[in-house]
Amino acid sequence: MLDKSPRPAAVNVPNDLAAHWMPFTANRAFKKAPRLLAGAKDMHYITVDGRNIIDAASGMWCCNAGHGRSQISSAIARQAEALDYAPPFQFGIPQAFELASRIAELAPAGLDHVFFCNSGSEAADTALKIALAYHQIQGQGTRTRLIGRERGYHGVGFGGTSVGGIVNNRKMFGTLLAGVDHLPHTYDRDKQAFSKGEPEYGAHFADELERLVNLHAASTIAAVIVEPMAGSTGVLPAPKGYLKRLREITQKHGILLIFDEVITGFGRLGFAFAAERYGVLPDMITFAKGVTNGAAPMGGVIVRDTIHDAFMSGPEHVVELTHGYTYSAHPLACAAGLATLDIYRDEKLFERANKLEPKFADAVMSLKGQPNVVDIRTVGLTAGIDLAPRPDLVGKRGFDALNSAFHDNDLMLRIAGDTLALTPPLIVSEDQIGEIIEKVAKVIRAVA
Ligand code: PXG
Repeated sequence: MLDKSPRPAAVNVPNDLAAHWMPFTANRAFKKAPRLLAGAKDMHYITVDGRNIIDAASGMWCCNAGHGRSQISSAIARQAEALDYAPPFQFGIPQAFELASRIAELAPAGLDHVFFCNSGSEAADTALKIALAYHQIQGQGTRTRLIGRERGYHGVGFGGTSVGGIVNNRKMFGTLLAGVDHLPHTYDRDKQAFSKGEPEYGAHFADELERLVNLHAASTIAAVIVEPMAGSTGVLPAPKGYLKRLREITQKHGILLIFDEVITGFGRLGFAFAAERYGVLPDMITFAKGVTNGAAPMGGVIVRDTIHDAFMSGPEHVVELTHGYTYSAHPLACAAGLATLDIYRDEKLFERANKLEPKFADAVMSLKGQPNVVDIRTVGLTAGIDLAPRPDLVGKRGFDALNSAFHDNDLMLRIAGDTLALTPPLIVSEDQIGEIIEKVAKVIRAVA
């Protein structure tokens, strides 16, 4: 009998892109010239029309071990068969405890407890809530102010948006949280241009915290949250000595220090966490992205023992922290996380990033002198390349570069306004670094 049931198209590309309102995307431009992906393996994405695109962005700072790692996908598949979902409130799965222990082991000593959530945004909001709750149970409930930093990014929840410092991410959303203030950002092009690694100039920007303490009183400030390297705003490495000074000032005033390591965690700066690179012990570290190599949504907060332990009092049947998510420590994410950490360990990918850093920095700096390049910054396996904006059309040169890279040069990079961000998987070879830089040079010339 003739089978008249509908058959899938040979290549399953939708012809109507209207329904999906895409996040952080120029929707109308995208839908006129879509950048559609169908597959990924190692250092490459494969487009729906079968082109191999070299990934200089680790997806979106996620896929530190490269793409299509079968160890991770088969762990997810096995887990889905064995246990699809388990309630994370009042019940647990062994994998969640194992993953928490493995993450705590990678974190600096003293940061020994992990609270899971599903994204970097949730991690930031969770850390801020833990800070507020901690001070309250310590009898210091007046400590309610949260301090972020200009040009900081901590996701899109109300907490993260409030402490964040990227004006375009804030301006549409009203007054946000009350009682938030911001440190100045640490970038000064005149003094820092074309720095490799941490710029010499800028530790004093941390002293601005003293000014905020003088303005608000330490007794009203709960926490300071900063990225050790600001990523989304265009790669701003911390100046030498800045984070140490921030730690000294926060400690002096009883203010908690939160490092948002959603990008810098899991090897990006050549160490498990940037806290280790800088020899600074924060009170909390947020993570996401690389914890599962991007293969399943997961985020979390690593918490100092003293903070965690402060909650462990009162009657034992009572919930100690009234916070959590339906998908906290989801079985598939835990399976992905464990397999990912195995790969990072077995392939020594953090050390690999560390060793590659000088070669990567030299390669990126060779772009100095290309048209419109006004600054280049590098740290770990990350670089920001500032292009001069087109007159009266800020962000257009960057956007054109994204398109030129994808459509004409088989390259994926990230943009932040007119800054190109390179952040390849930690498996990148020296030849592939060369290939990426050649392609970036072509892109920069194409948008000149
Ligand atoms: N904190 C930091 C430091 C981040 O970089 C988040 C929190 C939020 O994570 P979620 O998982 O909620 O998105 C991030 C996210 C870019 C780019 O192009 C960076 C991020 C997200 C999207 C784009 O640099 N980082």
